[in-house]
Amino acid sequence: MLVCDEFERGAMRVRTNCNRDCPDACGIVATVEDGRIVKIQGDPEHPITQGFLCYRTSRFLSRQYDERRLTQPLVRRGERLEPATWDEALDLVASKMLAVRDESGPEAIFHYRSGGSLGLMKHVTDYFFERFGPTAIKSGDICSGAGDFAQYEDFGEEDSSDLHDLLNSKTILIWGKNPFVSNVHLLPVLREARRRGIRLALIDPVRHRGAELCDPVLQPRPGGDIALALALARKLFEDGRADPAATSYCDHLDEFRASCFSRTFEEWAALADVTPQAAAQLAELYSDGPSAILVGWGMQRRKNGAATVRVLDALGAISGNVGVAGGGVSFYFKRRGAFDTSFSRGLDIAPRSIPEPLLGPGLLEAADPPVRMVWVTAGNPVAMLPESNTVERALASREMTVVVDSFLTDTARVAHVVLPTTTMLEDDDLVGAYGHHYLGHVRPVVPPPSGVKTDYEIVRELAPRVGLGGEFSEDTTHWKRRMLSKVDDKGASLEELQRGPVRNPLAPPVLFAERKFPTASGKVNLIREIDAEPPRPTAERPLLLTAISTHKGQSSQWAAAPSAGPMPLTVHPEAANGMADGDVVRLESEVGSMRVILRFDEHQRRDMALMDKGGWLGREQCANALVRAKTTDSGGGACLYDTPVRLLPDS
Ligand SMILES: Nc1nc2c(c(=O)[nH]1)N[C@H]1C(S)=C(S)[C@@H](COP(=O)(O)OP(=O)(O)OC[C@H]3O[C@@H](n4cnc5c(=O)[nH]c(N)nc54)[C@H](O)[C@@H]3O)O[C@H]1N2
Ligand SMILES: Nc1nc2c(c(=O)[nH]1)N[C@H]1C(S)=C(S)[C@@H](COP(=O)(O)OP(=O)(O)OC[C@H]3O[C@@H](n4cnc5c(=O)[nH]c(N)nc54)[C@H](O)[C@@H]3O)O[C@H]1N2
Ligand code: SF4
Ligand SMILES: [Mo]
Repeated sequence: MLVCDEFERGAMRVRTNCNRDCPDACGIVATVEDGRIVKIQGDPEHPITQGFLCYRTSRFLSRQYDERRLTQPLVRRGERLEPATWDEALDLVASKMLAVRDESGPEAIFHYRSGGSLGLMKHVTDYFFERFGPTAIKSGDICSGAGDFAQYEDFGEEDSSDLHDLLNSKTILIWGKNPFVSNVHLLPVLREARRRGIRLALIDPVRHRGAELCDPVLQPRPGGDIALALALARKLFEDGRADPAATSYCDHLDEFRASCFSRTFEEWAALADVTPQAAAQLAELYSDGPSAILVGWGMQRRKNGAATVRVLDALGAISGNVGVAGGGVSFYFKRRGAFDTSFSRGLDIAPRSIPEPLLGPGLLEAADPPVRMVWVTAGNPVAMLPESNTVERALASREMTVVVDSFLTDTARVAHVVLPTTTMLEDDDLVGAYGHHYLGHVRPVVPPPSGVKTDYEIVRELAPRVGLGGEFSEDTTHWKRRMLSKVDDKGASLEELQRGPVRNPLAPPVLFAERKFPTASGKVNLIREIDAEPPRPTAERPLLLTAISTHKGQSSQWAAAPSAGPMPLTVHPEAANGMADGDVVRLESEVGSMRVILRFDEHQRRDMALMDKGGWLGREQCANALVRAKTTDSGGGACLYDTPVRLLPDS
């Protein structure tokens, strides 16, 4: 195996790529001494990484060498999970898979995969379950389902222009995004943009550090984005600043225009809870283009999530900002675009699916046949999916739940079989990025501890036990080459990727430059019917619980063990119901309650309660124990931030 070796005073430096669920997909340079990784740094030669890593991954070695890492399979015997050999564990799992398929059909087995690693090899695990079944899988997506739906619906495609094309903009709207926390390698581009005099505006109901880079900063009502975007669009139409050519590349222009004019500018601003002056100033900036909209992921995790992104798509289109350098409505970079994963057909052939946000109740309700067995790959659904207690109950009550992870997470804790797996510094894989167009190669910097296997090794060893020897006897290199078959003659072969990051040769520098869209009509499909009503708290529960990313962790994977005790909850002082900063209080929704420690911040809105996402249920730190399982308007996203809550004295 080729390793990018450079020897420097006895140490070996190895180049790999971060595979975490993050837009940045950084290049990493690891320093290895005597078989142990002693340092990891950002690859200085990677055009996006630029030599630095984020807070959470710069501290990854404490995770890598954490003594709580799992290094042998565990099998449940009564109340306890006890160590077992791989043969024992895999034989047990294989015989259950065969029995359930025989007795109830493959739809009684559910394979749940999430984003613990974004490595492309994880599609081969999906494929294994398809060849065995196909088994039941999730539909929709907890993270980006609503926005994905919106962009495909409007443009027939979901991608972005090159990241550095932002430097061709005159104005950039950062619409609901926190680059200091969740997209840190966007910061050098934004800073360069500012240096060049490009104007940056922030639209986010939460006040965060991103405001440092932006002027103006608007803090609309949560979910008020549709109203604000319609105010802007109305203003452009009124002032004659919409693109006169828009009819040639947009369908339903009249209907969209009529929606904009269904309320006055002032009414839209009021619904968004911003002043008409602020909305007018934003419209003015935006219409002085080319203007880019960077669409964050948070706002599409609300009830009108798909409509929100669709209205932003429409604003981009009618203003003439789609298909031009410096323009665009960027929600996602098509991270799998370079790869051929067509072997895995997903929902097209699945006999049954459950929308991801409804996994807990969905597993419990499924009947004829019931779901008898669940396999979890690279996810911690008990902590990260809504109604955590229901998810926990659903998994614990299956005949067998198998969890592949490297730690005893909330999910692994309730499993019947836990299989220990590699970290990103031990895995062998390929990645694309959802925040830029570079592809990367993930190589094992060190071998895993003995007793630990990659996801692929696990299915490889399981395959012959369930009658699927053939294809899964191939090695990882075979699969990587297969997935690179669309680009290996275009400068992105496996060997080229092993040498360093390569730009996806299939990605256009400016998206939709021909103004031809892969929709049915070839035009942008502007949204027609719009429900602009934002999610509202209730008189009884006046705050919307919004648990969002923190620099301290990657979802439920914390950079350092979080301190014990109640989670901090940030509210405006006037929203605290007479309680004081630092008080330990009870936070309650219709679904559940937990103790939290109050933190006051007068820069936040009075209708929001802010918490870090990723707290563990077993430590009573999990926001999802309070979040109602509900799907978004379209796309099977989750209404993660719409749950009304109130503060009560801790009795
Ligand atoms: N440090 C860190 N980085 C991460 C992650 C992490 O857990 N920790 N998670 C990763 C994952 S899974 C993903 S999907 C990506 C993206 O991760 P996300 O957490 O989705 O990233 P952002 O979109 O930057 O952040 C969400 C933003 O949406 C805003 N928001 C919430 N509601 C609304 C609303 O109604 N309107 C508007 N306009 N804004 C709203 C929040 O205030 C916040 O600024 O990043 C990844 N990066
Ligand atoms: N309330 C609330 N809930 C949220 C969010 C929110 O903002 N608020 N954010 C949502 C979003 S955007 C997302 S993407 C989801 C994230 O939800 P998950 O994807 O479930 O998030 P993680 O906690 O990162 O769990 C990933 C697990 O995979 C394991 N892992 C890492 N690498 C590998 C590997 O190679 N193989 C295997 N088998 N396991 C591996 C890790 O140890 C970790 O336990 O959560 C969602 N949930
Ligand atoms: S988590 Fe994101 S920012 Fe951090 S090292 Fe990985 S790709 Fe880079
Ligand atoms: Mo996500």
